[in-house]
Amino acid sequence: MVINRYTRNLIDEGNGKFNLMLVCWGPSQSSTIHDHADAHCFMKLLSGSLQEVKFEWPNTEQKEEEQEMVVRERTGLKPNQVCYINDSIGLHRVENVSHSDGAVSMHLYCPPFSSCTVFDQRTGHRMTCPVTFWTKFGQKVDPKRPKACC
Ligand code: CSS
Ligand code: FE2
Repeated sequence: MVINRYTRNLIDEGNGKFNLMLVCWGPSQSSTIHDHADAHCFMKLLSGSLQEVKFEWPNTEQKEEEQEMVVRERTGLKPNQVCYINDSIGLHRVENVSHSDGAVSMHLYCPPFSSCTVFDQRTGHRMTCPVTFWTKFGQKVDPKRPKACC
């Protein structure tokens, strides 16, 4: 099986108040366009180079209509830079712009959330999407297998 998705790795749950995670991006991997479920989102680039593409919220009035989403800003991130977004600022997509190198970023979501809304750039249509972890506290999460008891 080829896994072509960046991985989300939970490193701290902040007593239920926040989620701190490391996101590992393979070459050319990017997120969908998404919101942050009314949470604060801080993102710090630890290694590699990422680009953040910010979008306006699509017009929610006409649900049947298809409307290309509007790019508001593109920001290149360098290691150690921190950026912040929340739903009143807008939406974004995060992209690993390198075709050869991975990237690692640290994300703080406060409060934590287990689903967010993702958007189709061409139509502006949206759907709710659960978010899952690849690892939690260094242990691989495999939803298909019950946790081994040792
Ligand atoms: N795509 C990342 C977030 S960019 S803030 C995630 O899955 O949480
Ligand atoms: Fe995000």
